[in-house]
Amino acid sequence: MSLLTILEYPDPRLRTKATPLVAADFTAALQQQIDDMFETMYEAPGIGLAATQVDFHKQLIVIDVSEEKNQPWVLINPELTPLEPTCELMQEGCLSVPEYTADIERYLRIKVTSLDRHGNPQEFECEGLLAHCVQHECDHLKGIVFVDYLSRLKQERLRKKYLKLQKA
Ligand code: GNR
Ligand code: NI
Repeated sequence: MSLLTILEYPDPRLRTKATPLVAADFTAALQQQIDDMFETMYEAPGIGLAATQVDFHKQLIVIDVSEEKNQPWVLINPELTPLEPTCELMQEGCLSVPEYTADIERYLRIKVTSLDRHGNPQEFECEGLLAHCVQHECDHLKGIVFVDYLSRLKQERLRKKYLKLQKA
């Protein structure tokens, strides 16, 4: 197992659109990548990590929102469907935007269709923190970072602040 480097905003690689995994991608190397992503997420610590954040541009997400950190969940080629139009605000943070949080509006209840780590189809309904996390991670796979939902002024300030921090 090994820790992976997490890309930090405004790194342009966070804008890469991930491609779907195909049958030939389900190798031992992929299982290693998944284990390394869990280790990196738990160490950070975070409740989710998208492959985009570790510069691996495939549609792969790891999540664990449990208190005991014993419910690892892998989503491959995820597809989301809102179950109702209701949205809710929740305070979000992101491992790629350290020490910053903002209230972000997401669907309250969603259905998630995906593959598991062995390529078997799986389907879940979720809400609350898990639903927010899944939507946040799926955004990463599309090259979207949660700060993109903030005003242009706030984004410009954040961009400058993080560029300065990275040079220091
Ligand atoms: O650790 C994380 N916490 C979190 C809190 C609310 C909504 C989403 C998240 S995801 C974040 C980890 C991360 O950056 N994943 O991409
Ligand atoms: Ni994030």
